[in-house]
Amino acid sequence: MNAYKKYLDVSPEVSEALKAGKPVVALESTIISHGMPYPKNVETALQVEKIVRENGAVPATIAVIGGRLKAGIGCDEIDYLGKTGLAVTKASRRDLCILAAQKKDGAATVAATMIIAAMAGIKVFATGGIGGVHRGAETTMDISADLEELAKTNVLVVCAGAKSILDLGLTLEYLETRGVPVVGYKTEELPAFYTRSSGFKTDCRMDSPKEIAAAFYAKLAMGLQGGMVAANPIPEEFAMDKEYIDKSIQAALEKMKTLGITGKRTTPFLLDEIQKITGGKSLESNIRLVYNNARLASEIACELSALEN
Ligand code: PSU
Ligand code: MN
Repeated sequence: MNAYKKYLDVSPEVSEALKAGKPVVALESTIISHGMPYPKNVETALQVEKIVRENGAVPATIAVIGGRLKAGIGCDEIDYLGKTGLAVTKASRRDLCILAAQKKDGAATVAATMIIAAMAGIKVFATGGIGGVHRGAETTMDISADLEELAKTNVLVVCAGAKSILDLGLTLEYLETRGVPVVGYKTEELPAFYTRSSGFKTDCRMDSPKEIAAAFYAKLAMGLQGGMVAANPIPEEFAMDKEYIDKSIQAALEKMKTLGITGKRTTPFLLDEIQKITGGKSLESNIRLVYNNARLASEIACELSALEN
């Protein structure tokens, strides 16, 4: 029984593409509502869809609308999520059943996007940065549900690594424990979102979308449950100065402590605070790296569908 289908709406375009074995790329919506200010968030989301199309794949922006799990929302819904911003529920794994029962809206995090993508049959997903183990997690136990999802849901996530608002070393350790491959695209290091390097090595380096697709194809064929991370460094010309961004992150973390912000508000607060501190410079980098990830994810999706058909 595929009882989940009762809750799922796959858009006609995405559904047709999947049936025909065409490449599809999932896109998350928390990045729209909680990751960037309006109207840049909406412009970016629409541009990302365009980039996916230009690179031969069909975009599927994922969200929860009126309690329905949506794989493929339209411009109006993207605009609504962008405008509503923080007032939309940030929806991760634990929130999906609540939103469905209460027929409410939610912006999907990386974890929730993976879940809905997998239900729809989408295997490749592009975003900016994944959640991870927060600094101080040894006392707060704040570890993003994104990491658990990567351990159990079969979706490949293309990202620019993770922000150093997180403990990147512990994030890699956690992913190793949970059996999640982390591949660096044309790099040996885990990128740190705004910067190309973090000082932490990935498991391996791959230099082509084809190689990454082949690895994920093999993982699926072997029945090794869970996703994979393809870490794609921000293009050099858009990367930020490491010292400057590190100082800004430090200031944001201190303000968070002073205000006593915890739990699911942590990540959105830090994202917003960093944008304020850097006067929007970090926003431009953020947008550029998402475009770059959309391109790579589309190329991987094309290679994967070639292997499957
Ligand atoms: N990191 C970013 N931008 C984002 C997020 C994380 O650089 O927009 C969002 C993603 O939706 C991610 C979520 O899945 O925050 C993680 O939240 P938490 O740390 O509460 O698990
Ligand atoms: Mn958390």
